Amino acid sequence: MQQILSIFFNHNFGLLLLFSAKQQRMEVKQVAFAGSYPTETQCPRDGKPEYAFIGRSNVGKSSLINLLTERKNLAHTSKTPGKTQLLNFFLVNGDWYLVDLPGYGYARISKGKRRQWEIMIQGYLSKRASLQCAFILVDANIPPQQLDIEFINWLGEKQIPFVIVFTKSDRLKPEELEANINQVQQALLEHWNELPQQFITSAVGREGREDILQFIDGINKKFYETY
Ligand SMILES: Nc1nc2c(ncn2[C@@H]2O[C@H](COP(=O)(O)OP(=O)(O)O)[C@@H](O)[C@H]2O)c(=O)[nH]1
Ligand SMILES: [Mg+2]
Repeated sequence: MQQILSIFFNHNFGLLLLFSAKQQRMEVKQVAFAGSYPTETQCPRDGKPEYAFIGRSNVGKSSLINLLTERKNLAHTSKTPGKTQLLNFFLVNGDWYLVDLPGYGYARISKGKRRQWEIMIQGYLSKRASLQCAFILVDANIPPQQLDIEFINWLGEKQIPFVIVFTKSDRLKPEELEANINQVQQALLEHWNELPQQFITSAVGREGREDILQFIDGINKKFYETY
């Protein structure tokens, strides 16, 4: 009996180890500001894997970046939209770049400035070889916005790898959240056969943090294996 029990326990322990190895989390141990750049050609050229975050202004981008990095004010959370107009690079764990991109869609902006934004963002996203994935933030509280859908369609056409991150999920009841997400999905399915991967997040409830970090970690592991 004792032998059977000990086999049982050993066996289980092995499983537990296996399980915890699989579930191992990426910890954000170190974040360093690497610089702000006006164009892709000026961005770091060390080839480290890169993840860009973008969305309409006020979507909750700074809050999400602060949540992911567990830094209170890494990306300046601001109530005045449209402040940052550069490609902001942060090196995480010395391994990968988190890139905070200036948002789109704020009203008080000149045509010239908007064009400048387009050139910078489109240049960066379409030329950047080390970009592994763009995270497109979409406010889960509101119906699909034309600008978001247009931007996502553009990424699809350019074949830039991206995922969608729904933000501020804490402000909604589960059924409202589902309805809004459904609407966005339907809008995308008008143009595409497949939906991109999606994450549901809340900077208030900390939802989605682990999933996004695990997703990044998975890509990083493959990236460093092949190099
Ligand atoms: N309830 C709630 N509010 C949020 C969340 N994320 C951001 N906000 C609020 O939304 C506003 C804009 O957030 P911010 O991160 O500055 O957006 P950004 O302009 O995209 O960088 C701020 O007032 C935040 O406090 C969230 O997950 N839940
Ligand atoms: Mg911001």
